[in-house]
Amino acid sequence: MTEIRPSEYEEIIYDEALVPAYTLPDPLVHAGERIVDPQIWWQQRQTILALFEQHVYGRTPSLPIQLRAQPSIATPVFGGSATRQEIVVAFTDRDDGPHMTILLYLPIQQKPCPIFLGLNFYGNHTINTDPGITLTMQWVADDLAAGLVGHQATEATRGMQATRWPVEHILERGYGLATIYYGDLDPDFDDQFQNGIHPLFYREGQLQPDPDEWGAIGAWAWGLSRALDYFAGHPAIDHQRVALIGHSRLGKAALWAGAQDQRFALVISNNSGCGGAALSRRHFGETVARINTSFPHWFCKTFHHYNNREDELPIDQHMLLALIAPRPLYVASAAEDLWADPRGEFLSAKHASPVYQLLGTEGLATDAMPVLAQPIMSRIGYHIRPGQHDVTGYDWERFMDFADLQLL
Ligand code: GTR
Repeated sequence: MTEIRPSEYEEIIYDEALVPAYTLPDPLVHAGERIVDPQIWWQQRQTILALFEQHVYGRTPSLPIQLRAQPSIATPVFGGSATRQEIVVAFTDRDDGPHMTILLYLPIQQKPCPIFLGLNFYGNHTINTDPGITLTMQWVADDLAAGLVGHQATEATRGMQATRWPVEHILERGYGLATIYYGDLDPDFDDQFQNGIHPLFYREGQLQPDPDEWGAIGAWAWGLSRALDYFAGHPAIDHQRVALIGHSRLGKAALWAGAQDQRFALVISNNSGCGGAALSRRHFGETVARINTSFPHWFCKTFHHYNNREDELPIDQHMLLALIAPRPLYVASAAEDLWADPRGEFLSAKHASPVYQLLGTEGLATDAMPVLAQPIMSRIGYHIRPGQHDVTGYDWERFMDFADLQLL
């Protein structure tokens, strides 16, 4: 995806010495009192979750939706060691209404297996060259280098994101993989929420979400939870061991889904940056003002109030990570990805740690940011690898090592 670079009117900070002084809100303080009883955390969690709903991502409507799942036959792939299945999940009783297609690979094995679940950027067919994957019919972002014009997927883009999804290797390590094209839930452009799933939830006469109602990230996160609803009835999936993974904007969505929905067993944020794992108050790399200007549809309208006023936020992103406690959480950064503020991602994990510790787990087992490619594998895991904004083989190896430790 194209990165929006700083414009003249706003100076972007890439120098640690220029980070402003800031004070983070403490997730373990409620009405001036320090929380020392783990039981009380669960009330505090509700308070913090509500603050993220109101001020950052917007409220997810609670109206129940009747899912209609139409699974394809599970077809043997990769020399018969695994199966591929596509499940079309419709959100209304109309076949031409909004729906998502889950692409599911499962290793052949006796027991229900743990899986990784993540959204993808350009359509399910881009994660592998497997010709059996259905080409998406949804709007896709143009990408001249990939030959994508006119917002339509092409045969030539099969496998274009394959380096980010080592499907066969994931299966070899005993995990399944499920992925969904994020545009199935809400195409990623600002259309005032006319397409995608938002209109399904409008009140009579409502034309777009209220200022404290969900934006695009909320919709993407919602889709992840609906996939989990479906997995609960799938005999070959261990739905109590579903690990969420997301890169960049989809890492923001994975964190928000994992924060809201405690059924997710493990959450991985890869280079999620501003509005994801990175602390907003550091104002380093992409800022709240920048992200709300480039992507006015991602967060709720209320979040725009905090453009250049991060200090007024009642929360910061370490509190989003704390909402995942005590479940295992992995935060991954890349050294050259300064736009996403690697240090801010690390510090966020560190400042979420006291909540993990209150709940009797180790939290993040270091105070100091590790050097490159030295993963920390405590209950909150962390690594920073050399290189750019991307998901690499190195990242996946660490995610699977972490899942082996925390889920198996
Ligand atoms: C950038 C955006 C980031 C990140 C990234 C991506 O343009 O500024 O917040 O989400 O896109 O999703 O690749």
